[in-house]
Amino acid sequence: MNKSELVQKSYDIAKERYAAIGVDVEATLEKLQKVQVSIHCWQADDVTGFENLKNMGGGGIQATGNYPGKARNIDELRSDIEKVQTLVGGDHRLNLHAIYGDFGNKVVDRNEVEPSHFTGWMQWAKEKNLMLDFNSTSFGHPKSGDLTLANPDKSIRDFWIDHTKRCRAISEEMGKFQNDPCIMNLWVHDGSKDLTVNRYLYRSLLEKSLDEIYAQEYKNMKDCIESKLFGIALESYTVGSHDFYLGYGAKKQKMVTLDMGHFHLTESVADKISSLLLFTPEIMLHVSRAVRWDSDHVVLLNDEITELAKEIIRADALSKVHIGLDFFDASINRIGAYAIGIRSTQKAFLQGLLEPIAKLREYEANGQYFERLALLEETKGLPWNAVWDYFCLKNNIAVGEDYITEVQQYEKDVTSKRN
Ligand code: RNT
Ligand code: ZN
Repeated sequence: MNKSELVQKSYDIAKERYAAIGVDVEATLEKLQKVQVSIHCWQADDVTGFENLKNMGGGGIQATGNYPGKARNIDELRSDIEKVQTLVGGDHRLNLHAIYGDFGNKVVDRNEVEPSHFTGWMQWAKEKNLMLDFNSTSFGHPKSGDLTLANPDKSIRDFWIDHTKRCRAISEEMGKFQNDPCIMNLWVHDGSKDLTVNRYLYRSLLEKSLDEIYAQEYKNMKDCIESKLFGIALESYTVGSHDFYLGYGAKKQKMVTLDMGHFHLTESVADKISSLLLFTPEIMLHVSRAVRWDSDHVVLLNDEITELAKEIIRADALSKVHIGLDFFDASINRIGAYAIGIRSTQKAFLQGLLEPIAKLREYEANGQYFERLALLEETKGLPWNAVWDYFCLKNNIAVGEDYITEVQQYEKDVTSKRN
């Protein structure tokens, strides 16, 4: 038997096994096919971007490692993303930061970015069957400092308000162009390295800035706001904490972004889904893997991510939760990092979709808690991987570890020549 015959055979057996516990595998695969992942552009170049500005600094974003072959310009980044598309099944999105505009050789400051800097991206994305999402960029700039939108200095605050407003206008154009809302994330690092006696002041300034930024309503873009626990060199206080954005999001009906690296390490992000969905319209995820801190390691199929996927599916919220990725590992092959992270995310959602939820809920309703626990535990070992392999086969992409050689080949032909 060749590999595809084996995959088919295992899939047929798995299908029967799942049917016996009330799971329709074919329906599951149809759903997985529609699960879009918003692929972050910044794994390809270690969050560098294509600005021609000097004096970068501040903002607490740090990619570690110096593996050769990072994308140095727009063409290389696009080529890398096109390669990634061949390694994963399904149609996805690309999440751009404002610093990834097509600035040519011009110096374009953050308060000068315009939709025209992104028309090339929009056209390319359309050709490649990708939808775009967007982010304002307030880190890595001479005016970043410790405080941006919460800065008591009005001129600095206004600079970042202007930048963020411009980013929303760009997102609106992207959404219009692709006929699908562009989701724009707002994350600012604002905080304090050491004790501050002005917690209230900075938070009230951030609220005022957001009100000004969001005063303009748009139809083709959606806003989301991302909190953080702390940043490097800003350990003692974060203006945009989870409480802050949860409150703001609930009050103003904005999406909250849940980054899996932005909470206490034993805190369950999965548990937040059902609460947020009751009080905010939708949710944005930054699927990431924190090792000891917000380290942005490549996403793997671990308990945190499978629980998260399961909670979303249990809440029947696949249409309300947007799945973005956020990791940047500069110490390994970057295309391989994308492939692992996206495939692992899809595997988590597949596991969620394959859960025998009707039976589990029946046990729970009957107070049969041993039975519930036993089935939950046994579910972990059911042949979901046979279904996953079949998903890859059907999508005409590498089955199992076969993508390793494809990544190696691309490295040999393309990325190793960049230097
Ligand atoms: C930083 C946030 C933020 C960034 C990206 C690059 O801690 O997670 O989402 O990683 O915007
Ligand atoms: Zn994030």
